[in-house]
Amino acid sequence: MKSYSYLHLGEEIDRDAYVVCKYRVTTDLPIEKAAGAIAAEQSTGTWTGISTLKDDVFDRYAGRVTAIDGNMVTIAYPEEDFSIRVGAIPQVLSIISGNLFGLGVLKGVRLEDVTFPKGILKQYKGPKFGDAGLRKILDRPKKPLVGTIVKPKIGLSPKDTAAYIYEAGSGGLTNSKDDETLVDQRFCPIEDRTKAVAEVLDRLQEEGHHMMHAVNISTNGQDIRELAEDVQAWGAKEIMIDVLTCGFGAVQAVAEDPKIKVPIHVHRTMHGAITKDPLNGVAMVVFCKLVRMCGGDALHIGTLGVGKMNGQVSEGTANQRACQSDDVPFKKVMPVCSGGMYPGIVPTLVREAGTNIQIQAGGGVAGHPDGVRAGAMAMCQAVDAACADVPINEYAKTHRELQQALDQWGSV
Ligand code: CAP
Ligand code: MG
Repeated sequence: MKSYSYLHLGEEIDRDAYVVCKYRVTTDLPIEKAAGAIAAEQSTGTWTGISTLKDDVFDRYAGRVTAIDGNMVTIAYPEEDFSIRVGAIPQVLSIISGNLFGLGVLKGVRLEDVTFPKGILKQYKGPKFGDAGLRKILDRPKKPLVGTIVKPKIGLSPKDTAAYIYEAGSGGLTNSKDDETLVDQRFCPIEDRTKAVAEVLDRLQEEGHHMMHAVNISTNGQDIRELAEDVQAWGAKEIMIDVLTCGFGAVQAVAEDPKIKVPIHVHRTMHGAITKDPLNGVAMVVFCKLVRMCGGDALHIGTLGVGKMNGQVSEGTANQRACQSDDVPFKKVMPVCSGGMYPGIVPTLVREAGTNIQIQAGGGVAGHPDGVRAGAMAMCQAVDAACADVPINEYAKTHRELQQALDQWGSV
């Protein structure tokens, strides 16, 4: 049986003809062998030589290990290996992050990054609105968007949810959203909630304040487009999809539905199971790129080393770049920093991430000693202080709600 080598170390490859992946590999095998095993498993090979693999198939479709740098392995997969129109992201993921995770010879493997050739990118549409579109709707050209997640996560009635949002908007917040575990429970039916929220958003609009609320439509594949159309008809100004539990195809289906004319806020619940281990899994930056291709308008990217969720500054910065870079032909995704946010964190976050972000606080708004409106005001005051480059403690001297928040939670 002819044996084939997947190693092409040092070979220049045409980035417009290959999907290029970077993997961090932990193994007891010589790294070249492990890299070859990945390229084989994910393209034309298997654990043994096979009589059915011929030169022409191998030459055309085999993955190529083009670089090994320490434990970082670069593998280029020919564009023709991918089935984009029918197959789409599920098929892409089955190549770039599929069986390889189960290979017994690998102690760990992490897909750290991916780049796609133009021929694949052009088959995607990207966001309909993107960061600029969101800013336009909200009439907020420069400062960070400031949002909340209605808390408690579950249990509020439609009326109480709407009342929370009215208070948050009256306090100056530009955004709010359902939490990821709320969809259509008995205590808060989605139709009643969406209608009640639409009413208070209209009231805020009449009072001169623009605000949007993302209604969580995460559900089964066969129902999600219809639900998106329903909530839009009930008055939703934004919709939310949990991308990892629903699938990238769900985001793409809703985003590419011509009847849907509202932005999509993309939550990433469950991502920690896949992204948290530094030696195994898939880096969030890969998911950022896929969400952008599929048409998400805003996406959770982490909180750059502050807040309650795991995540380093470098990781958040890489996610932000993937949402915003100019090297793909799509509108830019609004990066959302959420998870354990409160006013005293805002200056550090803005220093790290800049102002083209959406900052979101659930507990950091609803936990304010004077309630939701004061919590919203404190968050907005913190953002204003950061944008004006005034030290937050200084700004708080003349802004009572912010001072109360600093007294309660401190600053970093
Ligand atoms: C934040 C949040 C979000 C997390 C998810 C929560 O609430 O609603 O789901 O931000 O993390 O339930 O934790 P708090 P990530 O503001 O009360 O923490 O954005 O990293 O995916
Ligand atoms: Mg949440």
